[in-house]
Amino acid sequence: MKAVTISSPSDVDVVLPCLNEAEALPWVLARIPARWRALVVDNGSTDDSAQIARALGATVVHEPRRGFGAACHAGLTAATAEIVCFCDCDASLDPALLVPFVEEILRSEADLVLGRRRPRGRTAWPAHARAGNLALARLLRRRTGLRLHDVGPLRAARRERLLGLELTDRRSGYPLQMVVRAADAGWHITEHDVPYLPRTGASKVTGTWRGTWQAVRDMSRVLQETPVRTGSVR
Ligand SMILES: Nc1nc2c(ncn2[C@@H]2O[C@H](COP(=O)(O)OP(=O)(O)OP(=O)(O)O)[C@@H](O)[C@H]2O)c(=O)[nH]1
Ligand SMILES: [Mg+2]
Repeated sequence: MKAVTISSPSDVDVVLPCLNEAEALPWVLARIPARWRALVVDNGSTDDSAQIARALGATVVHEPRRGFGAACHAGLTAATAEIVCFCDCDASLDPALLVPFVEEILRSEADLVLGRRRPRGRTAWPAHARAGNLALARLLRRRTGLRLHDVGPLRAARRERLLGLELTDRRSGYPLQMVVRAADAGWHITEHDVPYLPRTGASKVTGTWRGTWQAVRDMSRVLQETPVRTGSVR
């Protein structure tokens, strides 16, 4: 195994999409690995998320357009590091888990590394969301041949290659579109188990019917897309 050193502060940016996560931010930001940059994308929060994030040393990016994908993409375009990671900002996932993901990318053993969520505690992942995600993984396998078990939010890849995917979804389909387009472009994609904790603060997607329904619609649309040539094949 090649040794990897993460030398400069700009080597890794962690994009943290954030909509009213004042309660979760201290836990999340305390776990960003040393010398990495936290990019908190404030998606029109009405609580003190932006001020708290700034006070805790994060770089705050404002994205007024609502949507998980809009927030993630604003973070990706604001990033400058060689490697970009994504992590939810609700304290359901520990950003420190990204360290081995980044090392895998730097060793060129993978082009996109994904976290497979393993729930800790009965409230971490409602049954309908778990079942929906499994069904999604099966559809993804049929569409791309990839044997993934989850399309989770914890992930790492090289910034320029991510930009090259030219992702267009700005809502719940964004993480799925990233995987589908990366697979179509011939990327090597790996998946590792990560503990999934009960989120801090009020649920917005999986805990609500509206959020779940919108996510299913966005993802179905992505799976129906015809393959796009992005020129990203290695
Ligand atoms: N739902 C939603 N989340 C957003 C948006 N913009 C940013 N986010 C953030 O994206 C992350 C993931 O959203 P969550 O609401 O946790 O979605 P989820 O994990 O599928 O479902 P719950 O945790 O049950 O709400 C969180 O850090 C949100 O604060 C948005 O427009 N909608
Ligand atoms: Mg969540």
